[in-house]
Amino acid sequence: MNKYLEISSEVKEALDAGKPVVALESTIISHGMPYPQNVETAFAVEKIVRENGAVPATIAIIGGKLKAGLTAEEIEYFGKKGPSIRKASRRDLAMLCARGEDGACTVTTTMMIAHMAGIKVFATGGIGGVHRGAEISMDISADLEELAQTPVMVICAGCKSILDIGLTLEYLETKGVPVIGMGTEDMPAFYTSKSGFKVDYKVDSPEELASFFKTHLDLGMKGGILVGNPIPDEYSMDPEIIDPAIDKAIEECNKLGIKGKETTPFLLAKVKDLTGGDSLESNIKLVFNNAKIAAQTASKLK
Ligand code: PSU
Ligand code: MN
Repeated sequence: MNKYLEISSEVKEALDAGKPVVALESTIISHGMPYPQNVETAFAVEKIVRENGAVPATIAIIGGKLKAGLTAEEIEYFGKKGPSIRKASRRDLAMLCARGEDGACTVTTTMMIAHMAGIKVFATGGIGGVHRGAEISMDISADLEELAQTPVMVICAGCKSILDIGLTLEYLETKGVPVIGMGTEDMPAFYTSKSGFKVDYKVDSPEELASFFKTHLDLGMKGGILVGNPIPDEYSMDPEIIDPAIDKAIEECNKLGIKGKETTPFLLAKVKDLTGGDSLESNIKLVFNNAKIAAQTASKLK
């Protein structure tokens, strides 16, 4: 095992015993939500994973160590430090380890560390993807390349329309990443259950999802799979409220000349401000829903 990896004793015992484990990311804590809701949500998500029969492994880089499984103090530390922690993508991993620094794990680095630790299922809110206007900016999230090369199942609520959802799905098709809808033919759009774009396959239960993923692994497929789990209707947002907020956030982002890894956190925070916190509530609820399905799927993955 690589010397930078530190698996918590609870997670290690579960993995050794073949018990289900669900990976959770830390950028959603430091950059995706404000304090203290970020910490409350992180604790609640871990609780939901446990209630559904699996062990949670929140993943982060602390003092140059790749951690799978955080203590409550470590989660609190991430939540309080917020965006002052470096958002760590694939390109940052070795430098943070070399310098003994902290890093908040995105979908990309959470997949990498989960795979190093032997964790197969990962729940989050939304993934990064092809940004609107990418034909000029070339802003395409490293999350898509990670899905193409690391065999971890990522359960999310789809892509936010801060992204170009159609182009994101085209990119995933090119890279051979299967996109599965949980109980739906439509790719969910994070705050709403339908994007108008089709997933590759619909499954109707965690059992079916586990059986598909097991076959994917048995075949030695090197990449991951992406699961779009729609936000429950009662928490879904009105497109007439969320769509203009997203358009306005993108307009402002372009006007301010924000680029690179700052783009996604800026857009997430702006959308939250423009919707008066309603989007944060939906965001929290959809993460809970993904954690539940992830734990149930991990439990069936034998
Ligand atoms: N999308 C969300 N919430 C998030 C993120 C994306 O709805 O918190 C975070 C995730 O950590 C994701 C990262 O992996 O942003 C993608 O950033 P970028 O677009 O810079 O690749
Ligand atoms: Mn980017």
